[in-house]
Amino acid sequence: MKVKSIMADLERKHPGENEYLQAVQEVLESIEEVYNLHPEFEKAKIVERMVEPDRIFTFRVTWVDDRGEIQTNLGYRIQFNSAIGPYKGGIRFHKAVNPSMLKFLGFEQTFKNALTTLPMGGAKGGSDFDPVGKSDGEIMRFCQAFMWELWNNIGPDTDVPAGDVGVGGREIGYMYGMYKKLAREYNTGVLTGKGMTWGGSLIRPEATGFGALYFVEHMLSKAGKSIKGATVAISGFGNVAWGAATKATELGAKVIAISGPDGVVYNPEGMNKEKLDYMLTLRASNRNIVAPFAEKFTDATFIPGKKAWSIKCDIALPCAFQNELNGDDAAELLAGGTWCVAEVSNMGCTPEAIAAFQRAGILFAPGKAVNAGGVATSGLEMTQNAMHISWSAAEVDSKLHYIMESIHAACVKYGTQEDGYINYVKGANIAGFMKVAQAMLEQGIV
Ligand code: 2IT
Repeated sequence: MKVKSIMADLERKHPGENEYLQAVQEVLESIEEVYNLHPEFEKAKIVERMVEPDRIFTFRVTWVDDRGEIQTNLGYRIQFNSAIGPYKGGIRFHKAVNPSMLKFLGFEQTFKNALTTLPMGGAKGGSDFDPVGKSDGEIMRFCQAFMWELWNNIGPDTDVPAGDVGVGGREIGYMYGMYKKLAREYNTGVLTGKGMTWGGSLIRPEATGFGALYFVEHMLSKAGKSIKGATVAISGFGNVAWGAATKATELGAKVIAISGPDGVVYNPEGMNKEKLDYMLTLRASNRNIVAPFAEKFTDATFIPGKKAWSIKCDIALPCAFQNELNGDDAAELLAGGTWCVAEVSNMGCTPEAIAAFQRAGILFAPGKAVNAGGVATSGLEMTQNAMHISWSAAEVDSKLHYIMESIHAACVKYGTQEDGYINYVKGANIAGFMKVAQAMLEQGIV
């Protein structure tokens, strides 16, 4: 494989789709060496086929706002790869959503899902609908209009959407209600992240953050370190940030920063139950600001316009958006003595930031390994739905533990360098790629 020529071809076909090209480039660079040991992959043009989504649905979503005005947004579902199972991945509602963002996410999802040990292909969807400042009624009407277009292309054995940025339990509920009405299908397995009384799985709301911390625990123990007493900076304050902050606190770390688009809250005393609960209230308010946290808890300070990475910490956990931690942020963290960075958001760090962490020899792990506990628990929700049962929280949590341990082991297996440094980026990319590539090879030219 020639990474350069494949990338040049992709850039020609998809000019300006920067996030998508960035995600593909990172994977191709990591797998090149292993790929070249497999002439059968080259012959079947596995990489050329894998970098393009199987299909993309693009649709208009028209709805009526509270003032009675008609609004039109764009909706998408990208079914990226079905080599190892039905399409699976979240739906993102954010004003910046476009095909490049969803293609990067669908591509990453394919490898992430392969790492979970469960049979799920990769997909992603979303809309440029901006939930900030919308009323509950507006959110409901938008979700219904979105599903009106999407319902015919999804199904429990076809494509199973879930939440992502801007889509949580409430939005999944509204979409599921409309799906049933249109499809006259009452199989709960068509969406995951459902409410607990209608097919949802215990631990799914916590799973992305909890799984991330289980992964971090394995990373630290492999390096002879402990999370107890460590200071942790977290970006964001949504569902994923909440799960990560909750588990980090439970494990004895001090979460000293959370952040929003408006700035960072410095929280030197760490979290407690009341503060963690308030993160959920903040998220549910739909205002997308973190400043009120420091008004409510006077031991915390709000610093406007600053990122979480301006706070000196041992462990940095990006939990918000892609490319939220850049080269300058990485330099600031390293200068402050940060010794572990784990991406909980998808592609949270820029390539410059990752290179800086790896050059410095600190612990770094990529989103597709660290945050895979979310989709893995979605997979467990699908299993429970298919079996028409529900497992206890302890049972789901123990399966999540096992999955995160296997993902960590796969990263170590494929990512350990000759000098002993574990390149988790390489490890995760190779482990995910090998599984998908083998499945594609065995299924012929389709
Ligand atoms: O990025 C992700 O893995 C998710 N948003 C969760 C996807 C899922 O299907 O649970």
